[in-house]
Amino acid sequence: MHQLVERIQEQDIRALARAITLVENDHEDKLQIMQDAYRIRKNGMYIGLTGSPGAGKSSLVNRLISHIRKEGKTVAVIAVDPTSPFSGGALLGDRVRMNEHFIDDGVFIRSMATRGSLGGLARATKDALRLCDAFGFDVIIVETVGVGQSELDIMKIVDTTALVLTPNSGDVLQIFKAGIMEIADLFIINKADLPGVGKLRALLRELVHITKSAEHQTPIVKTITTENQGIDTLWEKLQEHHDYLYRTTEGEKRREERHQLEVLELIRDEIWRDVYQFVQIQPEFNRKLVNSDPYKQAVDWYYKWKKEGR
Ligand SMILES: Nc1nc2c(ncn2[C@@H]2O[C@H](COP(=O)(O)OP(=O)(O)OP(=O)(O)O)[C@@H](O)[C@H]2O)c(=O)[nH]1
Ligand SMILES: [Mg+2]
Repeated sequence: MHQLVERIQEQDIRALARAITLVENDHEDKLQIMQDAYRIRKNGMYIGLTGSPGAGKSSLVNRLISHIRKEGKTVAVIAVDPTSPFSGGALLGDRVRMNEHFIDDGVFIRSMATRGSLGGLARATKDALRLCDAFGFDVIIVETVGVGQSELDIMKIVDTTALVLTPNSGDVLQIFKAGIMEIADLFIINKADLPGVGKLRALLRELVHITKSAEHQTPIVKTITTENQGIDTLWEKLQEHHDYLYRTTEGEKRREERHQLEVLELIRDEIWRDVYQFVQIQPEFNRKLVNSDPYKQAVDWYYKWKKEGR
């Protein structure tokens, strides 16, 4: 077993942090670490919290942590740092908002800021979640700004995806178009202290009707994080959904569906890494790139790599 995973098994928090950094940086030990970590997984509860910038995801996470800790359960949070330069303040804000939890041993908070990683942000985030699971956290939460493919991709690994919306923000249709509605297992109307809650709820019901089968009604939970309202109901509903997944075959079905895709994704990343490393060291690759046919170049380099690079 990889030495870092051995230390993770002994609940060495610094080893966990180090392992996440290695997978973020696509370290050559990555697959070994992940294989070993997978072997000691604990099947904790994976929750995804997504929603537009400023919807109140971090505030919710903060309240959830307090609530879950009261039950004696441990919590890991992976906050995905959005690539948008506009959200530059998000990290600092989260630190301030979740500050009280930083000294708690039963809480681990980590921000992912993977730019330019070969495997991509979604991949690194999924690996980080699994590493937290191997460590033994009971609940593992990932917070993402739900707009892009990367976020959709991250949500493939969680058991329960909660979509955070706010009244009158007008982002529902945007989110609907992005396909996030379909993957939401639970809707949170946060900032329920603001006007427009009824209207948003009605719109959600309508959209759910269009996108989802009738068998499973997607719960809608109202929260006001600033007043710590609705958090108990939210936690109840999250647990209910988790129980539902494990009571029925639904959870297994989901995991099976995603398993094949994940294997293919991992193979793709390995090949991509090889190709990338191969072309980077070819002096010709760095010359005369402009004004030449990129399609032809791609084909040429691909076959060159297949012949010489492997
Ligand atoms: N009125 C009201 N304001 C809230 C509520 N919850 C959060 N806020 C405020 O909304 C702002 C954004 O909250 P965050 O928790 O940082 O939102 P976020 O979704 O994590 O934001 P990003 O990570 O930047 O996408 C903060 O100023 C919060 O104080 C609420 O229930 N009611
Ligand atoms: Mg946040």
